[in-house]
Amino acid sequence: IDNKMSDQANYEKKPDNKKNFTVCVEGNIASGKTTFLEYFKPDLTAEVIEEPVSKWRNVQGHNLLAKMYEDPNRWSLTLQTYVQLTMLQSHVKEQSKPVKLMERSIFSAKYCFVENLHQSGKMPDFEYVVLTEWFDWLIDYHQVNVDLIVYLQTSPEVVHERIRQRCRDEEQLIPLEYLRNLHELHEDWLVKQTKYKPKSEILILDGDNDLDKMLEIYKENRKKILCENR
Ligand code: DCP
Repeated sequence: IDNKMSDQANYEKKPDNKKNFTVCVEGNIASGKTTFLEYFKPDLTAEVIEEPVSKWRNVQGHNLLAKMYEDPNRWSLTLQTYVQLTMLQSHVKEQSKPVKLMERSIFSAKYCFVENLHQSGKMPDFEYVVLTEWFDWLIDYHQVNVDLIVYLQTSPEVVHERIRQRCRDEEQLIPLEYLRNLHELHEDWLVKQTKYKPKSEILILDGDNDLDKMLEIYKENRKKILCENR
């Protein structure tokens, strides 16, 4: 408790721009986002906000995530509407610590997942437009802001294998093609930046590495991620 209190006192001395720093970790399905957050969880400066997947799997007893994979044409809009709401709730949640570390963001939901469903013909234009108008209004009204995006860049083949190994029931239906499309959309958004121009700073890390190497990389980049040099 003593340590916590002295840390707290230290933050209060820092200028305001060192507070309220928001970091989102992004990357394909099974790129290692959860491990990334686990690594930073013990840090007293960071508040970790995990993705609300458990909510998406239990909406009054209904597993919306599973429904979307089973019948995307019917259930994509329902799931993505709910994802958009739960992500927004994470963005607007008041920060208890100087750094907020989030798993994904309302942006990847829209620019990668919704975009993919639309482009692959699983979401009709009019549903896409409804979600887009909500999205544009919400991020503007709530001034949703991300300071740093940590992009765990992976190859689709590697994450496909990881998905097979981790055996989440819903995800066994995911074909390699789906992961390739999601990969390209992450690359378009965060690397090529042709369609969307991220306002955040972007840190790209090689997420294909094994766990030990990833932990080493996180250690090397710790200061940057927790905004300690600013
Ligand atoms: N998902 C979705 N639409 C979104 C966000 C996620 O359909 N807007 C789905 C894809 C996955 C599940 O939700 O089946 C969780 O995906 P993530 O990639 O966000 O989380 P992981 O648990 O796969 O991350 P990691 O393995 O990198 O920790």
